[in-house]
Amino acid sequence: PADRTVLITGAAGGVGTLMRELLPRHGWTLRLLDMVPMDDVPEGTVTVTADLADPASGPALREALRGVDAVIHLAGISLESTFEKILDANIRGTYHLYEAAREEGVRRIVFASSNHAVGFVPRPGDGGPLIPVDTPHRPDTFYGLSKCFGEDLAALYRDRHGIETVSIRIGSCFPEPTSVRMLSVWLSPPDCARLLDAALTAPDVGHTVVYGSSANTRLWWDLSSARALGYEPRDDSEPYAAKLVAEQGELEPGNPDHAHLGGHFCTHPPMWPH
Ligand code: NAI
Ligand code: 15L
Repeated sequence: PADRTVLITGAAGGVGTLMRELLPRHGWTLRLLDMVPMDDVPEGTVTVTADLADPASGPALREALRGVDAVIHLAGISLESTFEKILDANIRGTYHLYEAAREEGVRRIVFASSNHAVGFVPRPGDGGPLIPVDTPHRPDTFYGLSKCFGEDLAALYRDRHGIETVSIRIGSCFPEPTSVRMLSVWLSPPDCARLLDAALTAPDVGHTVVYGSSANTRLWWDLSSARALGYEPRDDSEPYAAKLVAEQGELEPGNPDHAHLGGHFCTHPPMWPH
């Protein structure tokens, strides 16, 4: 898309750093926001340092959103933490983003949800049916619960205010899969950029929930709602399988860490100290 601008929140993080490199190749001009300052950016890039959890960031957030075509909302705590920290970063932060987007007339948000919104769904057996995208929420952590909230917030802002969202339940977006579980849930960075581009540009998405992974041989969930946006994954984790299985063994049916989509998030850590 020529001359289209997207604001990435959480742009200093792992996924944000990977996408900053890849999204311009899909024609996007980037604005970047994080609570952590970023200095490793191309000259001329607009960067904003703001804490989304803090209402005092409102004016800076609104200015960052002014005139953008869309937002990729990655900012937040990306692992389990205390309820209070998740409440601030993920729940209040996502609410503040949607309110500012409404005030600035932004029409499209891509929300980085997570497989941990449905983490307690039992892992399908080999060759078993893929997990559908409309399976009820089964969060495995306060973190996963905040992603359930984000998906419902997106539905509310769509119904009340017409702001469209694609909520992507990302599996594991890292340069390479590093565990046997990740062979099923891996989203290669180039496929992540393809999926984000599709989610930003598909017409009339309303609130669409998709799983975010590559076309993995060992896939656990149904990618059809992602493909319906125009996403065509090109990667598959299987070339990494022999080495990872040799090191770690196959997933075991009786092992509680392997029983659910969320893997060890369902069992570790227990609730963090408050
Ligand atoms: P990360 O932890 O590397 O990056 C998150 C970024 O958000 C950090 O740069 C952090 O400074 C920023 N941030 C946190 N709280 C903030 C606040 N209150 N205001 C402004 N910025 C804030 O996480 P990663 O791996 O890059 O993930 C990005 C998003 O995608 C997260 O929302 C995560 O939950 C989600 N996700 C990531 C997956 C993955 O495989 N990497 C899997 C599923 C979901
Ligand atoms: C997530 O939601 C996390 O943000 C990421 O760091 C990984 O742990 C990923 O899920 C996963 O399930 O592997």
